[in-house]
Amino acid sequence: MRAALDFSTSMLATLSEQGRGVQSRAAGRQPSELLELYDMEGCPFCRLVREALTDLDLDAMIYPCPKGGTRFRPLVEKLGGLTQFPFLMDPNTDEALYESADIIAYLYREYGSRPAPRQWLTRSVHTAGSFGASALRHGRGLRAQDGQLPAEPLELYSFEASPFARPVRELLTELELPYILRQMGRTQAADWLLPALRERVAPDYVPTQRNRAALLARTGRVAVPYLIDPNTGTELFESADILRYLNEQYR
Ligand SMILES: N[C@@H](CCC(=O)N[C@@H](CS)C(=O)NCC(=O)O)C(=O)O
Repeated sequence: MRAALDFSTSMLATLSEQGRGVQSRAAGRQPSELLELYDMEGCPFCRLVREALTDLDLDAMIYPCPKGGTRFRPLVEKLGGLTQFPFLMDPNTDEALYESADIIAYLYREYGSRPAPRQWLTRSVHTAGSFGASALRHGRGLRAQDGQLPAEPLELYSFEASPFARPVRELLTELELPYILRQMGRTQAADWLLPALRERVAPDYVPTQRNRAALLARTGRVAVPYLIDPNTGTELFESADILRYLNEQYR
């Protein structure tokens, strides 16, 4: 019952994103070093930035900064002077930015080779949609809980609007677990089929998006979310199994 309610509000949050954060059109170029985003999963402004990362097919190192968190929050004030999120650091250019609209404009300018879509730049119904998504999740992914810091960051294959990946990112935020966000945005019609159905109706599925192709080569499957924990050698599909694992291992 709780799982069904959780999925329903996550699905409604996805609808509230109005189609953003699902598809990818590859960036003009990939950064050689990972972008670093100081973020809270439940923050509506951070969500707009993560939607743009999916659209641009840019991976990022996520440093979760939930309210009450002590791991990465102080670093943001030290690096940029404010405790405000999102905060982007680009080690490739040494750019450090606050303000979601400025970050999004920077990402399209630096990596997109195309202008930022208007919906991310205007304070409008789209920002309201992102607030709606946060409200639907009742404060999940916003407040710190006690968790252990792993030696190595985890790795999550995800796309922003996935209703299954969202609860995993929320828990990663709450436990302040740093993770490499690997984009899995959709680039072709077959990407839209749920994995179990696709395995039956399109057994010859060949993903064109780079992380989908890498995941297929690694595991023989393409499904979101997928977690890699280099600290324990654990690799998992299925959001419920990933949540259980994170709670047992790090809470
Ligand atoms: N105009 C800023 C607004 C950012 C903002 O208000 N972020 C909130 C989180 S949703 C924040 O940093 N709050 C301070 C805190 O959490 O300590 C933007 O678009 O990035």
